[in-house]
Amino acid sequence: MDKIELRVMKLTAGMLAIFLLALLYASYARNVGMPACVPYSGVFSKPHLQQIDSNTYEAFFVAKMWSFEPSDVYVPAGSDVDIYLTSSDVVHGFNISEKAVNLMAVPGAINKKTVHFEKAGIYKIVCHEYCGIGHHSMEGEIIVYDKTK
Ligand SMILES: [Cu+2]
Repeated sequence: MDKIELRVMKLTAGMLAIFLLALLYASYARNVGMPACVPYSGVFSKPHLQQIDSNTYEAFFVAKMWSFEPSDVYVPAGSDVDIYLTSSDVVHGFNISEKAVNLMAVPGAINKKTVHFEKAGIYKIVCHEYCGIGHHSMEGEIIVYDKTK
């Protein structure tokens, strides 16, 4: 075996090991997981926020050209929010970069992701899948307020 060939094989194996470690780090240390895919039901397509218990909420988002419904959601700091997402027209994206949330809004399907909001602040939601002429203005907010103030 050629020396250069052996070097390339070692480099490739090293890169694969780095990718695997990065994947394990994201999965365990950063808690970045795959979103759950929930069977479609008409119940999920009605946009609203509902409180389940003292610090758990369910947010049912519908993406459509070119907005999210509801566009603003208010939850107290320390809340767990189950985000359910669907689309009423074309495929959209749903990204909250501060929380590593990256979902696709697909017509006829529901995607679910549970997110914990510990700190108060405004968490921007943006569409990251080109969906037409108004794509650049498609955004929403999850406003996390401090209950003690
Ligand atoms: Cu878009």
